[in-house]
Amino acid sequence: SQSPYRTELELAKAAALKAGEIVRSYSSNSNYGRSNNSATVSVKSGVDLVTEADTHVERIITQMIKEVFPEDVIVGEEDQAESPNGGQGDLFPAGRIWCVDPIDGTTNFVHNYPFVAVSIGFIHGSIPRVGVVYNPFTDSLYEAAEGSGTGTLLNGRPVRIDNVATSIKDCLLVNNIGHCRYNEFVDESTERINKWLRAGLRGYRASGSAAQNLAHVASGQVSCYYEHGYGGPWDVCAGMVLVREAGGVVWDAREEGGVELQMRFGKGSVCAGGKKVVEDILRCAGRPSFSL
Ligand code: LIP
Repeated sequence: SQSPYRTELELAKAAALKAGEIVRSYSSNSNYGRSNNSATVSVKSGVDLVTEADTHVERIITQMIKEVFPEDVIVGEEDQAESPNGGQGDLFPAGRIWCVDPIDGTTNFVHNYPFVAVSIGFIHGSIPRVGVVYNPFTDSLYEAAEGSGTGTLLNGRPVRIDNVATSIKDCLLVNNIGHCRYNEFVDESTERINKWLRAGLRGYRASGSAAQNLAHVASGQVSCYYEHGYGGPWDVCAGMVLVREAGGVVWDAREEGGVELQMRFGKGSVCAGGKKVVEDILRCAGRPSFSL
């Protein structure tokens, strides 16, 4: 790889694979047949879960990064979820920052639903430059680094976004609803689904993992991913690089006219895929009004 970030990429891959081993070790079944794994589950708030596996895995990834880059900042879902300035919605500062979700899709993990991903992103100058997403159950490793010249790879082979879909009618859309259960939010979310379906959307899915969704967009396995209210920057950071390097766009679903998603602390909204499909999905959805 010719990427100026190749050391970071190799480190992110090593950490993701190690993390994946640990995630698998907590899982009591190997065939997805039985429900619930051996990790202890706690409720963060409402329907938002965390397990001892999340904290264990985040600790290991943090250690591995600190060994190589002791000065770098690490923003992890379970440990350092706050902005240095304390503000939700603050833009990421310009330094070297790792953005880590040890288990993206924690609810899935608890239920042994196999859309579970370790997500490790590296940001420099406030822009995500390296992204690694690893699903330890399907053994799928997605990687990309800016300037590598190889685009996005899935288990070492180049992948591209779905270039066939150009409109809602040939789009396979994946759309998570997230953890918010306020009536206003729930109604707006389901009304948006109605709009897409009435407009003739080919297929509707929800997976429960933002990182897995972005990886699927990057590899053309779905055409588009939309979510108003993903949990935090660690959900999307790595996947953003995967989609970008695979030829797609990652836009802020709250803005009009194709504004690139920026790395901010706190919840966010995203629409990712091929430019034309993303435009069509956003036009049909309209601007979300529920403020996160
Ligand atoms: C989850 C995301 C998902 C979103 C949830 C949550 P977690 O991450 O992947 O897309 O809908 O709100 O943020 O909590 O499973 O790591």
